[in-house]
Amino acid sequence: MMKTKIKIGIVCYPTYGGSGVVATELGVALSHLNYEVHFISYDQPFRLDLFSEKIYYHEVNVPEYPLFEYQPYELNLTSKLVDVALHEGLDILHVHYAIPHASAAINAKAILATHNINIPIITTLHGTDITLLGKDKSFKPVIEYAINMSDIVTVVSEDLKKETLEHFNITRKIKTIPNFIDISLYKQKENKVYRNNFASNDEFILSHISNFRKVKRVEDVIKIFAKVNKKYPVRLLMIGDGPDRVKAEALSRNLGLQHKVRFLGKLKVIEEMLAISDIFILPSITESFGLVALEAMASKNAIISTKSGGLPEINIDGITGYLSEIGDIDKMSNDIISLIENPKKLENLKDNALKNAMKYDLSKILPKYESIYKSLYNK
Ligand code: GMT
Repeated sequence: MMKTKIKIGIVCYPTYGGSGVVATELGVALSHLNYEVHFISYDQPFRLDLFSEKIYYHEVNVPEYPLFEYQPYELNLTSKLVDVALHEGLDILHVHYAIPHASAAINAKAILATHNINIPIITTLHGTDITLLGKDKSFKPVIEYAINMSDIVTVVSEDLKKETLEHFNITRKIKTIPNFIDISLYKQKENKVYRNNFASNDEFILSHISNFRKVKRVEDVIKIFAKVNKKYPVRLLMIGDGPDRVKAEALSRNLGLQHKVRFLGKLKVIEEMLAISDIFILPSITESFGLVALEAMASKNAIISTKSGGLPEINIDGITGYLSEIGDIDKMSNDIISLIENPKKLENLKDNALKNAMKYDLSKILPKYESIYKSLYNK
């Protein structure tokens, strides 16, 4: 017999990044159904900004012991998982990211077994845990073990599945569940007043959102913009923050573009901003999925991206935008110029982008996670 509520623990990174967004929005959506959701993280997930009687947040504290040169965060997390599972009566743990979340969850599962509690673990791999960390040999045994010991493993794209199987000796079946968006939250009509604050009527708006890590190649965004700007009146909105922001700001100043490029920082709400943007640029070295491109598509942006990782699975070349090799600034800027010169084509790509984004609506993807939870719960 199904009890009234399934209690699920969700472990994620709270920082500005796709895995935290997916985990948070999944948890919030589940709380609207028959689930009680317990977020477990070292800080409040950045998109978790609502109050609900079915959502709990448990913070993992890491006390500083001078005894340790390195504080053992993973052990604090493991203890917290055991504590929450025991005292809140969790039925399932869903962890996002292999290191340290999946490996802490596997340890917690072993500890809980000594209390005669069997808690199933779902591990969702998001990308850099495999594509960057996974290639570091020092992490490989832990990642491989954590994946193989999980009850269910999901990945966010076919490309990530391929990468995982190529780099690790995986004995588990891996299921692909793509990232999702709640299409009802996105605006496809721009707010004119808002737009006028950033650009005049004859200027196209280009945009980029990321955590400005090396993998995002944010300087390429500026270089692409500079080439387009030489031919047509355009503006660029840069959203997010991170290690390469300083370099990108310096480059835009050196190119004399500081009045045309706006660095807006880590905006929590990106829907209004994306609604005034025409073309979204994502020149990453790799993206297992590229959730932010999907968010831009949901706001009717054409996408200029690289063809790396899972990006070709969502940005369909010539249909929703264009794909290029990593670092091919000439092609990316020429693709944008061709769209500015052919507004009909641009409109067509924007319409297709929205149609494609609809395939990834929450209503279509949530049931895939739910069927996993139910299968584990009923075991
Ligand atoms: O891209 C980042 O730097 C953040 C990273 C994360 O771990 O949050 O994003 C990864 O997971 C997202 C959600 O599944 C994917 O949409 C991103 O493509 C992926 N990033 C990379 O693969 C670089």
